[in-house]
Amino acid sequence: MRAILATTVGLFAIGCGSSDRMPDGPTRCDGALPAFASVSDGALIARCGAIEVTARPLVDGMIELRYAEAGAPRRRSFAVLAPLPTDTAASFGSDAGAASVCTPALALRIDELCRVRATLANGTVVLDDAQPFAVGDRATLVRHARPDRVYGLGERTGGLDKRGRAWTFWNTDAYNPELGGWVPDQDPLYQAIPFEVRLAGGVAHGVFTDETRRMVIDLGAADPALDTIAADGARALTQYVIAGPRMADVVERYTRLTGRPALPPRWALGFHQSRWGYPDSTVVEAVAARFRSEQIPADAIWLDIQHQRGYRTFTFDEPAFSTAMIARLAATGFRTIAIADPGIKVDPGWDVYDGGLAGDHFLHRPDGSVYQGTAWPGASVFPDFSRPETRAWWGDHVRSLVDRGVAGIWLDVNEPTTFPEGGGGNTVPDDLPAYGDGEPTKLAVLHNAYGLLEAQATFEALAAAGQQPFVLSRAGYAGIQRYAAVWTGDTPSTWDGLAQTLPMLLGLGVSGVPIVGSDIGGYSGHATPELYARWLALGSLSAFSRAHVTADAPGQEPWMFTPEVTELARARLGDRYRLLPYLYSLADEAARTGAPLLRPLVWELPDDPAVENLGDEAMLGPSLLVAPIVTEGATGREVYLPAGRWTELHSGAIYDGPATIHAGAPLAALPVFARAGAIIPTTDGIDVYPAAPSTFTLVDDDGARTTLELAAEADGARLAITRERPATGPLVIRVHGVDGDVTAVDGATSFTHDRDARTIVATVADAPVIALRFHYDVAVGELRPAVAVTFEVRVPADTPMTQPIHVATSASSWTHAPLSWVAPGVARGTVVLPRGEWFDYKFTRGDWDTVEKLAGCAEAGNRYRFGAPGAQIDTVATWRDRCP
Ligand code: MIG
Repeated sequence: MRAILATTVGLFAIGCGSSDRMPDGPTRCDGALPAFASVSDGALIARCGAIEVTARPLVDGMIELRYAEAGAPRRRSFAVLAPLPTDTAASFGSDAGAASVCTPALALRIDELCRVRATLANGTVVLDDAQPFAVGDRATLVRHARPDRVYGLGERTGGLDKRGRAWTFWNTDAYNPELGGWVPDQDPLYQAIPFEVRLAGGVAHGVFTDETRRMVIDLGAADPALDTIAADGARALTQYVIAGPRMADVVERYTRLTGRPALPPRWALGFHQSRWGYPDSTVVEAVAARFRSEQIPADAIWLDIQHQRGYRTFTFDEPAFSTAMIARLAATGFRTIAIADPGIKVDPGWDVYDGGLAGDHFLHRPDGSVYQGTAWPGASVFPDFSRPETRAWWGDHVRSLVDRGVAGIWLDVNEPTTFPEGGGGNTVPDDLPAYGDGEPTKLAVLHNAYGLLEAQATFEALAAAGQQPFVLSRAGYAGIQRYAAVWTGDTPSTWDGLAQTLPMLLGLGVSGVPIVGSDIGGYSGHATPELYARWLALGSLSAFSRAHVTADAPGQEPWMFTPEVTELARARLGDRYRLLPYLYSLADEAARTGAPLLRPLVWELPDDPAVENLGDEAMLGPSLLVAPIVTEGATGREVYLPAGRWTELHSGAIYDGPATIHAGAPLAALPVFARAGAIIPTTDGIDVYPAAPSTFTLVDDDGARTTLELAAEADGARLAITRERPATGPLVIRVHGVDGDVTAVDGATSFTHDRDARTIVATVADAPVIALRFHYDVAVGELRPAVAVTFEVRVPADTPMTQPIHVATSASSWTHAPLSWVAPGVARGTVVLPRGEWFDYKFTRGDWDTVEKLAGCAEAGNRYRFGAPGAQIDTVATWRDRCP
């Protein structure tokens, strides 16, 4: 036994085991093991009457903690794929009469009542049992609440910090018919992910409670001094205590345990269009064609249950929906995703039903008869996905969809939902027996894992068919991320629904599910143009980006609102597609480490108390801060920028944080800021914002990696590029924040200094190793110098050229500034405007009498634009001076 913490414990180890609450401070392991404890097979076991607690240190930085009624059988985990090796370097001993186990990152002690107190190396208490583990109708753990923040716990309403509520783990089709979706503070929703990340003093740790039964985790709702975990019918509870110190470290360890997503196909990161109720192939193909003619980028079209024959999963209602459609869509670059519901229609003579019955693939009632519930097809049977043969059978049918050309599978209503109208509840009954992968169980245990196992069957079938799988699942349990992306289900098309979406996506991300999205426009539909536009802006930066809507509402394609919305959809999605190299690299990071693409600011900046519960901003990867607008009628919003330098992405306006700024927010606005040190690969070059040394790994479609290493120098910056496989063409590198003179760029074939954009644009011949050294005066002038914007306006050909066209802007108190004629009907001129701010403008011919008017003689509305470099090109259709 070794006393690893012996040097730090002396000052703190003044507690005594008899007090109700063990004192803070590190755990020591230097005494002899007490009589109620033993060490076996690398684990500490404490026995206290009928209760037994086992603490097994795992490599590295995790402890598996199992509380059990003596003799309670160990059940295989649905979440943990393969048990991790035991940490053989751990030491065991005692601390103030309690049995203890110590590792460099974590330690814990178990007192003679089998109460556990776990600590980090710095002495921070992670968990502190107030009462011994108790088993009755439910298994219960009662702990002293800690002064820490709690994040994660899966798919949840509310803010980022989950304290103050009791959260239920029971996958639920959360649909309120009046609202057309879940209500804003609804709990539970579709996913059960009992994993939390806590933050105390900037240091993170995690706790994962690996239990699929209906469970409640109460974080101080019943009693602010206590956290309680209660799992119905359980006789044991297994938890994993997970060390940090960063949130990223905790999630990396948690996903080592529960798995990470495979790198998705690149198209999965594009834009997806869905609706429930496309009536036939013709309409679907017209939607796809419209994306192309509108020049709005999109990669996938989704088929909801309307494409099935009478809601029979795995069928196509031909000829209305034909396989030929899929090939034609593919020819225009669209992938087709098909929905697959778990409820299989009771339909003797139909091969899917008959084969499932013959193979005994459906859940049974306790009396052995096949269970029937009601779902979309009417009387339905439900596969027992906890049976390998059933997963294979399901997989064969998934394969039939692949053979039709389907590129991905959408798993819906897999809580699983049944319709109460059919006489049952809203899910299959708890007492149904299930195979349990050889450990017979029942639905009370399987329920929360049902969607996970269905996703496993689906993912494995797609992989076996040679696809890079893409699966979307509504329900899930811890580990769902290894098989599926997740969407937030039926979000109502309300401002509350939109405002709730970002913290919900962030919470899922912290919970180890990195590829998540929401129904853009909201599910219930009839989104106003404003709501849709704001939702699309958020969705354009979500990892999974899909517009969807319910059956009895108008479609939510980007052109279904107003011309302005169509235009800004083109812009927002254009920006997303420009960022795809960055997004794809982040998806690769997720595959390697579990890190979410969209993450809370606290993930990146745990030492800033101002961001601890900030859920209305997010980091997209390490480098971009995004502040979507989620309130109705907003003309602006506050944006908190943490310490350091932030550069607004489009204008080059610089802000030094910490600062709360007011960002103007007309409908086209989406405030995005690059962090100091940012390295952002895009489709047309790599943007860098030199600061303290930073690195980023760019991953190409074929998996080839490029390492980018950036650092500011006293007289410029350097960028080292190491490529696994050089590309064919030259690279474009843009160095931002350059106001001073540029003297040279070593390693580039050519460069320009765009003073207006404050950017060096360098062209570089591609090579396996590139060393770039930018020499420039690093002094930044004004943080937000005025920007000269060129206006070019087309006016009616008969506009007399005797008077110049003028532009009047809100930025210059609406004075009229003359443009010059460059040709009949075309005027051009430069106007100096504030950088990084929105302004309104109008065209006139010198005074307000001649302002642009519409057909009915009403004055045309304000045009608006952002103070960023680049030309502003407009058309005036008519003047109508002689209006009454
Ligand atoms: O009972 O398939 O959340 O996205 O459009 C509704 C129809 C079933 C719920 C999903 C939604 C989907 C709808 N489904």
